[in-house]
Order: sequence, then structure tokens, then C-alpha cells
Amino acid sequence: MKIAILGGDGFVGWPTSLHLSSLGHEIHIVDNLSRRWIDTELGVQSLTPMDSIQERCRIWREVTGRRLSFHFLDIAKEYDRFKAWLEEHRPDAVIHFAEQRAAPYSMKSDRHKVYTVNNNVNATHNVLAALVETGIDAHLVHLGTMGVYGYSTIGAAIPEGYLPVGIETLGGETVQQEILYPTRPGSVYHMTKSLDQILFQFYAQNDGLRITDLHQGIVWGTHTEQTRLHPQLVNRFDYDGDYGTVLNRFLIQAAIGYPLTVHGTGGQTRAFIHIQDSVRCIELALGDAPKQGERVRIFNQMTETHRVRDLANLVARLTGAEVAFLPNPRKEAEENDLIVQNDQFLALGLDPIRLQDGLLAEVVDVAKKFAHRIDRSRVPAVSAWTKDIAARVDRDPERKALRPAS
Ligand code: NAD
Ligand code: USQ
Repeated sequence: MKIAILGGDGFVGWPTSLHLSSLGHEIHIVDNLSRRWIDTELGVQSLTPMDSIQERCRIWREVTGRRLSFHFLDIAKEYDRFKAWLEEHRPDAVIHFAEQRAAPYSMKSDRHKVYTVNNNVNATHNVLAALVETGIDAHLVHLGTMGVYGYSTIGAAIPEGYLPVGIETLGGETVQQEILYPTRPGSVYHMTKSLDQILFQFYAQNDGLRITDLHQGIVWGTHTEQTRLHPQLVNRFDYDGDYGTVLNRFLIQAAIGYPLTVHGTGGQTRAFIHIQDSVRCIELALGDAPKQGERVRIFNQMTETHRVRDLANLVARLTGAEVAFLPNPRKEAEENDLIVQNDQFLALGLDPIRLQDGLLAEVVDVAKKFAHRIDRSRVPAVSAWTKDIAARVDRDPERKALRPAS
């Protein structure tokens, strides 16, 4: 298949590009490199040293003989160029990763909220409008988030996208329907993914676009089979307070002797998936495209759920790290349960990698190897969800103690 990978320079997009290329697909990475610019804005860098995307593609060719093409394009801002690109390349499938994906970054200031909404909603809508206009019947696979559901459950499992409901008619009968699961985003970033869902629903129904939306949990780990092939194929690894995600952060914190930064009580339960399973799921979803006229196919792309404090304790046991309970900069439930259905990927043959599978130690080893690249002052999460929370968090003595002397 000819596959366009929008956002193929990112944390999930890069290993996906390699995985699908190794399966023999023709891969075109489309990226505006905004994530690299955001690193510069924030004054941080990936824990792992990343080469330019052109250099990464060159190394892949050298190592495997396979070609990856890179196209520098902003899909949110350059609609006409993107449409012309699609006309020219006519992909069989489009995988859409190209959004601003950090919740804390999306909550840093009004400017960051506006950027995240403009970038994410326009990127998604431009892809949809361009597919309709060019008449290209490509399967669109989008990386969404478990966060569209909100995280609390009432003792029932979160279904895969759709909720069966009974609606009482005026005649007193009950009509059964399946509706999109009521969305309850917890940040501006998660809100954009909720808006994406409505865009997908409309374009599938109005224009017969074939769309799969993958509601993914938190991705952990760093290497996949292909990124291990050469040091310059290494994946990016975010550890800072905005882009680093919880488990990967705990693992690097353990590696550099920084107390594990649990927000609040650590009672938040979240869904997780290893990066190797993430790329495998995308392969499986590509092979199971919906037909024209079918509703949006939604998969829950996760393999297990964990409470944040349990993860901290697990990493502490493994490494001897200390655990610090800090005031939570986010507005979120202190404690929640989370039960999630993921039967569709299991039925397609996913054999989940679990936290116990020895891969936690691999991340700690990677972090130790590149520990000299870590700026400890960038480890605390400082982006607060409201001004009141910002003031409270700032006054906290424990958090102050974690800040390096300047
Ligand atoms: P990332 O930030 O590492 O990668 C996103 C890529 O998209 C970057 O290379 C960026 O430069 C590019 N991009 C952003 N806006 C663009 C635009 N307008 N035009 C062209 N390129 C653009 O993020 P990631 O961690 O790889 O996540 C990829 C997708 O998966 C995101 O949509 C995210 O919401 C979703 N997701 C990620 C996780 C996770 O834990 N990392 C979990 C669930 C879902
Ligand atoms: N947390 C800590 N300590 C930390 C960092 C985070 O306790 O040092 C807590 C947070 O408060 C939150 C939980 O861990 O309760 C998860 O935070 P996270 O930053 O790991 O994940 P999140 O902000 O939800 O976002 C990440 C990705 C996003 C993706 C989402 C999937 O950045 O792109 O959509 O995971 S999900 O969480 O399932 O919505």
C-alpha cells in the first residue's frame, strides 16, 4: 500500500513509519516539524539524540534498502498545498498523527490553547475536506485518545466508541440506538480530540469517507524492533513536565535519582500501551478498513490500566527510587477506576505486551545512557489547569524543594 503518515516524525509516527516500511509498504512522511520547534520554544530536548528527519530516512535506506520519503508540509495551515500533494500522490491509506498532543502544553496559557485548537481541528478538517475534494478513497486512520471518554467509570466497562442507549419515544416505546460515547475531555488538548470525533462522524455519514479512530491510552517505552536496528533510528523520548508522559517520566526520574513526581494522591487510573503494541495496532487497523457508508470504526487502543501511585510504587521497587506526592497541577478526579473494552484488537490478533515483560528496565537503561542530556529543571510539571491551581501549586514547599537552586 502507499501510505501517507501525517506527523511521521513524532514519537508514535516515526516507529510506525519504520514498522510499516519494513512490512513492504510505500511510506510518505508528511510533517511540519512543529514538535521540534516546540522543544526549542520550551528549551528542552528529547532524552535520546534525534537526527534530522532527512538523516533518519537516509539511515533507514542504508540499513534496510527501503525508502522513506519526507514532505515538509503544515496540514493545518497549508490546505491548498496539502490537497495538491494528495492529488499527486494518491495514497491508499492516510494515518493521521499530526496534532499537538500534550495536555499540559495545551493548558500553559491562552496562546497555547488557541494554538492547540487551531492546529488540531484545522489539521483534521483539512484532511477530511481534501479527501472529499480529490475523490481519493483512502482509509483514514486517526490517532485519538482514551481521554475523550473521561476516565471515571460507574462500574461498567468503557465500550469501543459507541454506547447503546434506549430512548423513550412520545408513544411510550423504547427505541434502541448506538450513540458516540458521551465525551468528557479533561484538557484543551483532549477537547480537540472530542471535536475530531464529530468531524469524523459527519464526513463518514455525508461523504462516505472510510475512517478508523483509534482511542489510544498513554504510550510507554521507547524502542521498537526497527528503532533498535541502528543508533540513529532511535525514537524520540520526552521527559519534560509538558510532553513527558507519566510512566516514561517515572522511569527516567528513577534513572537520574529524581523523586517520582506523583500528582496528588496518585489515585488516577489510566490506560496504557507499549510503543511496540501501538505500531502493531495501527498495522491491524489498516488491515481492517471499514467499507464506504459504514460508520466510523472506533477501537480502544490500550492493553492495561494502572493507578498512577501503583506505577510509582512498581518503579520504586524496581529501582529503589523515592516517591514524592506533589500538589496536582491538573484539574482531574483524585481517584478513579477505569475498566476498558479492547476486544476488537484482541480479536484481530494483538498479543499484548505487559508492564511485567522486562521492558521497564530497558527504558531505565536508555535513560541512564543519555542521563547527561537531561536538564533537571525541566522535570517538574508546571503547567496548571487554572489560575487558582497555579497559585496553590507554586506555594507548595515540597514542590519548591524539588526545584534546583538557580
Ligand atoms: P508527537 O508530538 O511526538 O508527534 C506529532 C507529530 O505531528 C510531530 O512530528 C509534529 O511535528 C507533527 N505535526 C503536528 N502538527 C502538524 C501539522 N499541522 N502539520 C504537519 N505535522 C504536524 O506526538 P505522538 O506522541 O507521536 O502522538 C501522535 C498522535 O497520537 C497524536 O495525535 C496524539 O494525540 C496521539 N496519542 C499519543 C499518545 C502518547 O502517549 N504519545 C497517546 C494517545 C494518543
Ligand atoms: N501524572 C503524574 N505525574 C507526572 C505526570 C503525570 O502523576 O509526572 C499524572 C497526571 O496528573 C495524569 C496521569 O498521570 O493523571 C496521566 O498523565 P500523562 O501526562 O501521562 O497523560 P495525558 O496527559 O493523559 O496525555 C497522554 C498523551 C496524550 C494522550 C493521552 C492518552 O500525552 O497525547 O492522548 O496520554 S489518555 O491519558 O488515555 O487520555
